[in-house]
Amino acid sequence: MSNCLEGRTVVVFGVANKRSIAWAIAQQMQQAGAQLAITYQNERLKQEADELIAALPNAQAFQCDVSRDEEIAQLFEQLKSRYGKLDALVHSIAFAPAEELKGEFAGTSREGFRVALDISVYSLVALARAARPLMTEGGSVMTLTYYGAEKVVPRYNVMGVAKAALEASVRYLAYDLGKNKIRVNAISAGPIKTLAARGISGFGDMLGAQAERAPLQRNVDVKEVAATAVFLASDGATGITGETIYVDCGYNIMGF
Ligand code: NAD
Ligand code: 0WE
Repeated sequence: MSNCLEGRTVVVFGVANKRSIAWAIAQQMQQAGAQLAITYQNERLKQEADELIAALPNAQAFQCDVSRDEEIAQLFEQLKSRYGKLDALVHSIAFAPAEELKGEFAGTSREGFRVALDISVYSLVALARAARPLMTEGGSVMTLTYYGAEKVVPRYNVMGVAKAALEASVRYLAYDLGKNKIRVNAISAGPIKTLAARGISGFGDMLGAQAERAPLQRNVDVKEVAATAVFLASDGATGITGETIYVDCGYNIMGF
């Protein structure tokens, strides 16, 4: 592993357990030389997250529920006093109430829609804004998205609409933060068996269909997603902003 992130500070949001995409990203960022602030959502996830994070060199754990403005403000005050500046931010958070990921999109409730877009999309806007004054030497903000943003994936429902809004938010943020030399991008990952995916009925079939149709004839490995995150945080990517980069073994290019 190269030292392409030596001397940089990265904050990662969305570690729930060892299967989380955010955890794979945090580990590879650390291997690339970064010092890490890793956040988890709440008291319920604290013990598992704390144990993982304590075992990673140069990493410190923080709690932040992104639905609460005061927790975001408090976190960034802690980050400012602990690190002074930030170089990259990884947003690996999504949530829709479980009942919205069943049945028809047409049945989406007002509250389910609100919650899905608040947690999965608005949080990126709030976190990017809070990170901006700490990214004094420019920076890299990234989020995780999914193909259901642009094509219908049955039962992904309101999350597909949220991911479409997330990808558009990436472009608008890239425009605004470009003047501060802050780049904003999305990684569109193929399906990966994480906690957020495990409860989904038919997820196993999706993995199979994806591997069958993708040019690379297999599913993506979480390490490949993490390697792309390291790249986006590195000087190799200084010309890339506002993009959605697919890490899906090529699945999205196929028409049939
Ligand atoms: P995960 O369950 O490990 O991660 C989701 C995270 O969101 C959890 O850590 C959870 O604590 C956090 N979260 C939810 N509500 C929160 C809140 N209010 N405040 C703070 N954190 C909150 O699952 P994952 O698959 O690693 O998902 C990470 C990201 O990757 C999500 O954006 C997801 O949409 C995206 N993604 C996943 C896949 C996949 O197949 N697993 C594919 C493409 C994109
Ligand atoms: O973004 C996701 C999943 C995000 C997610 C998962 C859950 C499960 C538990 C958001 N909210 C919740 N709420 C819960 O209560 N993915 C890309 C993985 C995923 O989820 C699907 C998929 C795929 C792929 C749901 C239906 C169909 C396909």
